[in-house]
Amino acid sequence: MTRKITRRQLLRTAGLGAGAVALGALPAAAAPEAGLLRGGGRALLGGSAGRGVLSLARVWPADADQWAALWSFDDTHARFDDGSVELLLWPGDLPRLDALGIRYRVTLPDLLAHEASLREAARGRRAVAVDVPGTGTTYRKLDAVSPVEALAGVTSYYGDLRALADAHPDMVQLFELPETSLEGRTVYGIEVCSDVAREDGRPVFYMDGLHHAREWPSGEFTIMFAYELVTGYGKDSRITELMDSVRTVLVPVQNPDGFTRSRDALTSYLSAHTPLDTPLLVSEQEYHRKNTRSHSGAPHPPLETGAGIDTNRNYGFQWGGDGSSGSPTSQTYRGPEPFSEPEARNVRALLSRLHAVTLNSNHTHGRLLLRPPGARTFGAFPDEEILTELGDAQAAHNGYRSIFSYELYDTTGTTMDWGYGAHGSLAYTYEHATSFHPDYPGYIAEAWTDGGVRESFLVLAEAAANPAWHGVLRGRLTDASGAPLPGRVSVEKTFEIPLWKDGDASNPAGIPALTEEHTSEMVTDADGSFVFHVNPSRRPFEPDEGVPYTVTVTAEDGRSASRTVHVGRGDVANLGEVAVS
Ligand code: 0X9
Ligand code: ZN
Repeated sequence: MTRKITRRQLLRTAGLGAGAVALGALPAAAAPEAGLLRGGGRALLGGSAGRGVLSLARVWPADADQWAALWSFDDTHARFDDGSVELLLWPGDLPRLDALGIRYRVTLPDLLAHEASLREAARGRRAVAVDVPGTGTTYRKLDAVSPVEALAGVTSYYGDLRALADAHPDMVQLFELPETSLEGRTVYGIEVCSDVAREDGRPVFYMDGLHHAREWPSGEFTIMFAYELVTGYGKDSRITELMDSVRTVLVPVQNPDGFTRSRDALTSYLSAHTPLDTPLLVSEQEYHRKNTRSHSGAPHPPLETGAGIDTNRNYGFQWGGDGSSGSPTSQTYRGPEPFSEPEARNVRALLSRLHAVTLNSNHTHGRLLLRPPGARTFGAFPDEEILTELGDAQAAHNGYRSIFSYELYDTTGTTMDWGYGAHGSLAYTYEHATSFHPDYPGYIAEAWTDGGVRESFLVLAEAAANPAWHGVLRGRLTDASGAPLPGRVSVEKTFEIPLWKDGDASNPAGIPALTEEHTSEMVTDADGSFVFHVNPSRRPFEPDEGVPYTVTVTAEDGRSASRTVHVGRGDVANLGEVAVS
């Protein structure tokens, strides 16, 4: 059973106070763009005789078994006409490919050295800074920045979220997710809309970033959307309308431990936080993907290759299936049970209070716009036409390839499939860019503007308000004589989510189906009337009409009344006068 907390409790204004974690000061010798190796990684990795060097390879799987074996490798999403695919090879992967008999060719022996040389080559031709809201000189860090970094224009997610909320209290509300990360970091989100403190029933757009530690642009674009909204409000009619009609909820850093390991890899190395004789070298940390859960029982943060659980395989919809691995050191390790990780539980708790009509989880890379279902075996989803139409409408602006996500490869346990499968949200995964964290000045601002990322986000956010794509509950709270009363409205639903092939041999541990409890609340107008924009009450795979919503109205004096109601996508359910007693 999930712990019951109200949406308000969840979205309480958070006092950030001091940084959750004290990060090491950047030594004066370090480059301001910490985390980016300059002039070739070799020197920094000197003496390590190739340990920690990451490579790219093309592989030619020959049959279904070899394709399935690729789930446990690190796929870069590059696809070639001859049927080969590209993998990011970690230490130990080459012998694994050999053992599996999969044909391969190493195409880039040292990825980091290559990226460093590209950055060096780009240095002379960097564009002058473009004035794009929320951009800076380099990728944000998680929290505290040292004075040296601050001078170089480095900012942090948590500092910037707090500053946004402080500067725009009428439009931005900062909140803490219910659980801290494994290493004890707080996870923050913001809600952005006009008159943000008003607890009304506007439709919701939810977006997050940085499930995957190394995918730095995914957090940048998430927070940049907040800047776009607050900067445009009252000036740009499109943004003004969006802010008035949709509540946008953003969690830029879902996995703060993993992100810190990746973003601070070079800083930690130079400040000798990491013993120099550790096999965990800069490249392995900078390209870390998962959270940082130890598989060896080491204390946090673990100095361990292969640490972590893929938080984008840990969600509960069809958890445990195709495209996820049961092997702890795999890049796609799903964890021992669904929602074993606080990072995924946080998103579960948040979404269970939101009724997010549209949802996007940002990732890198591949310039892809992925829509459910995550695994081929699910077949067509009931809302396939809407999901395709809306996916294509977004991709028309950023030029990404708009596909069913299983067309890239199978996955189960992702945020996107949870959003659609457990909530009926129109849910997407964006794969931005053509590498995990391209050189900031050469990529972020341009991708946002000319590259159309901003426009595509606007399309998805606005789609939340499309009356054809969600349900509406309306009515009026009154007393027994029909006189209007102000109060609260809650919409609740309890139902079961099956796991992958529940009950058969693929679930030998007998992990039970998940019980989901969704409760969302709003406050009526002064005359007792309410309009609550919600997701369809019938979840995608529920039989018949599905489990209905229980709508409870509660007057300020505590008297209440309940109704059960089915509402479909595009429906308006008018409850009329709901008299409390
Ligand atoms: O594997 C993932 O979690 C995502 N790619 S990433 O390289 N950013 O890790 C893709 C998830 C989307 N779902 C499917 N492709 N089925
Ligand atoms: Zn990712």
